[in-house]
Amino acid sequence: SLQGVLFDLDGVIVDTAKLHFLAWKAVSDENGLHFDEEVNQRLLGVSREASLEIILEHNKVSWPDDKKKQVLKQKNKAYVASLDTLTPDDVYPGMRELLVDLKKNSIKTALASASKNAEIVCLKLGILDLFDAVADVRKVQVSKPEPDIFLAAAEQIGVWYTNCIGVEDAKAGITAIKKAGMKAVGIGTEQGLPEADAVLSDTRELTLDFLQKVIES
Ligand code: B16
Ligand code: MG
Repeated sequence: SLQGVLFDLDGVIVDTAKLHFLAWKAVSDENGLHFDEEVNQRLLGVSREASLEIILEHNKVSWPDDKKKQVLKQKNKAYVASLDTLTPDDVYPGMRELLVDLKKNSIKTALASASKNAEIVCLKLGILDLFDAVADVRKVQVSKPEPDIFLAAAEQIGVWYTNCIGVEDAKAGITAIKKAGMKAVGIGTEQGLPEADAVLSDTRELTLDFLQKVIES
């Protein structure tokens, strides 16, 4: 039975991808790197460090570690500053209602995001207190598509993995959920997320009723 729901953040609860894009774009321009929407697509659900590697590879350049460190700091500073523009209105349609509904029904919720800024994002959105736990990506050894962050999230809410559903928008995230042995709901398209147990294009359709059906399927 459904006892826990584990949520990705960017692309599931809020569109922070556009803010990540602007921050990477500013940093790329400043450092003479090419960066566009197409490259940004490859950064969805990917850690900050791995994102920079993708951008450098795309530009066919390699940088020493200290330069990478400095630019990662620069990017995060720009990103965190841009979070000031976030308001509760930026929560995707139906998601706050779902979190409230899950709480009412004593179903535990946790965030399983690759972002080190997940808490501050949820704070700005006014939904942080609707989660029972936020899995700490800093304590996770390997990132998605490995299952570790979802297993950590399930452990933090004390729910056995077979009673959990993971919700993700990125292919690597769906793979991570399936590797954790959990049911996976994708936000996106069936073609983009073929491994998911169910796919929705609109977060308004992600209801407690729907999740109950997925866990029973
Ligand atoms: P930060 P998610 C991911 O969020 C984003 O999709 C990805 O673009 C970003 O690089 C990553 O978080 C790390 O974010 O720089 O804030 O630590 O989809 O896993 O919620
Ligand atoms: Mg995501």
